[in-house]
Amino acid sequence: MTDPIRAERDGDIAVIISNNPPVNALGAAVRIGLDRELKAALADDSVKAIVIRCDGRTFFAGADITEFTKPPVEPMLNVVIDAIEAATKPVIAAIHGTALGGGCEVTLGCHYRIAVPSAKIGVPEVKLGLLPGAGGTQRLPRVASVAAAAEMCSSGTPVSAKKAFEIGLVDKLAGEDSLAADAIAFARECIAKGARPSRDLPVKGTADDVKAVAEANARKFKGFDAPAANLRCVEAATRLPFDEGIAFERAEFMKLMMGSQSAAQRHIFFAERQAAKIDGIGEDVKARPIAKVGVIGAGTMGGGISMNFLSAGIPVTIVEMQQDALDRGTGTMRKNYEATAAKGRIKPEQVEAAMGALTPTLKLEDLADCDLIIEAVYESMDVKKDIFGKLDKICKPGAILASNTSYLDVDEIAASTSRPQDVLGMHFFSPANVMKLLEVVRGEKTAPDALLTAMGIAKKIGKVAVVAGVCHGFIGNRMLMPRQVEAMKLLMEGATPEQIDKVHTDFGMPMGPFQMSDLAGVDIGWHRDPNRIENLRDELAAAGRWGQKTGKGFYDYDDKRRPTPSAEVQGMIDTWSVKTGATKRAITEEEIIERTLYPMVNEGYLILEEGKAQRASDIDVVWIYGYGWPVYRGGPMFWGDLEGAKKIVAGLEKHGFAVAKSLKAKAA
Ligand code: 3H9
Repeated sequence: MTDPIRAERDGDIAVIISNNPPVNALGAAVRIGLDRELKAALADDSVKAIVIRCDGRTFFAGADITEFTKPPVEPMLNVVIDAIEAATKPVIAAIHGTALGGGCEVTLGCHYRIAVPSAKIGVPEVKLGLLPGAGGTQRLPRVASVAAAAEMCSSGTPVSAKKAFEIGLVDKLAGEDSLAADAIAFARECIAKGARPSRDLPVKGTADDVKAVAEANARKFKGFDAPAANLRCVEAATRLPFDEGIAFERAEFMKLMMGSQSAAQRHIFFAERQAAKIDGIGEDVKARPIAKVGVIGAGTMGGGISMNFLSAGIPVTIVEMQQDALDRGTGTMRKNYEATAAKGRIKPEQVEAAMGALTPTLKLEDLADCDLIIEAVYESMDVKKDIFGKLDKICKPGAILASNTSYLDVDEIAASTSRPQDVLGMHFFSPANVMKLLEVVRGEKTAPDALLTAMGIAKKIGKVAVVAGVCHGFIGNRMLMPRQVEAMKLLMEGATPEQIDKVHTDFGMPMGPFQMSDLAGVDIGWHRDPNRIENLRDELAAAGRWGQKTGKGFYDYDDKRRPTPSAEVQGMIDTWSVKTGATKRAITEEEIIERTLYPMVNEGYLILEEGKAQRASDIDVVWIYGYGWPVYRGGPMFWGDLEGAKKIVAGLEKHGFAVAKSLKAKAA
């Protein structure tokens, strides 16, 4: 391996440069090189100041996360940073790109910081279930402030260079294209000021500043270990001398590092990046250009899907059958954009730019010049086949024809065209302009370049995309089904909706199975014949208990949509319990987990056995980004491993489930 660290000279300034693509992670070779060149510069009397900067797209983006599970290699990052801080000559960090985590901590060890305006500086460790463990929690309150440190460490959100300058985290802004030269000039200014160790600066703020951040974010932090640990460390900086604060930080860091939450969050960091990779597609395959997108259906889904592209600057033609539906759909899109602008998240001119790039039409023929067409009409195979047959005649050669179906057979839809190689599924999750997940469904005949194009455009519109194979419900909804079925059975056997939901929300899910039904609509998939009542769901639907939208479903809702258990529903459950011949008994939390979560893990193994997902970690990504599985539990497959295959298999067999072969093999 070539040495990632080299040193250059500019008169009396030594410049230490890292070149460790892709993100200049602070791996062992980088730390060794930094240590070596720092010592050399300090030993050289002709050097008066030292600049540290990086080649490539970014300043150090953090410790090398892949090293966390390997034996440590010296010098450790904190030792390198301490050596930088202890230098008797001024050391200047020259920042571009993203100075994150350990990278930010290196800048804090330096005595001065200069950054280009586009740079971002932050400590995102909390998102990996960690804290800045190389002095960040103790130096940030001194260099910036306690308030800034508490906010940055507990949220993990980086600040812009401009903001960093305002809060004292950056001393000078460089020209966007002249960082190297500006850093040298700044270093010369710093020679007279001398070395200024961050540890000697006074802590700016009090424990109250930490408390304020904790209180303001209590809901957001619920369930996570790391935010509170970050705040405890920043608070420690307000009352402990520097070295004791560092010892406190180290102890808290090690606790997090050994815990399952950080392992889960690090797993998801890599899983998300892995999901973008398509097995069996070589470098020779090139994506097709997508300059214009067509969307069929201006309902909630079609509108949300369109907004993704419009927000990314890609023009959209949206088709509806009736003028009033078209007007309603585009009106809702405008309202959504305006609401976002009112919250200050986008500028008013961005609303106009997005809506200006939208062409509403009643004619399918207007899709002729689109490169990607996404059908988002209701779930009827006949309707979809009819639309795809028409698209086949209208669309230009090479256009990608996608269906947003959540369950239907994409191969059957593709067979209604003469170009099945251009057909695939793009399953968005509601609300489509918000939810990060996209399942890209690869049909039997989908061409590799069509798949590559769909995955590429997904990234461009900010989605986390996962490749799924054709099967009922693909990855996410397929795994949801056994959970919902079992939850209904548990009701018959004596559990209550609120009891089952509570097990799920205590687990960390945003909602349980019945809260989810009430949100999505109990009437979804209902046959709409009020006289045909074959199960509890039919009875709820026939009674107008459609969920939140009708003010009652499995729960009763008040005018603020707050749920309370319903006596009427309990009566229905009791009746159905008798009708189905179930015996009521006390149901434990353990049984609810074994019967609603273990079958999901089992289904995940079946999906892998059938090749409907590329890898277990893709399934985890689907559940984290599509259904709100708590990220600190790493997704159902990761969680299944934590529980242990043996325990899962025993639980499944106890309740009479057919266990996937591969899961059984793992347990054995
Ligand atoms: C830390 O610093 C702890 C300290 O407090 C010390 C304690 C003692 N390590 O995201 P991308 C890989 S914790 C190893 O697609 P982008 C990534 O897997 C760290 N690898 O690019 C991917 O590999 P591949 C705190 C890393 O331009 C490739 O680089 N820092 C690391 O969209 C490209 O990544 C963070 O949490 C890493 N640290 O975004 C920052 N980072 O090509 C984490 C990336 O094989 N990183 N890789 O799939 C990021 O947020 C983004 O990568 C970044 C670039 C914004 C930098």
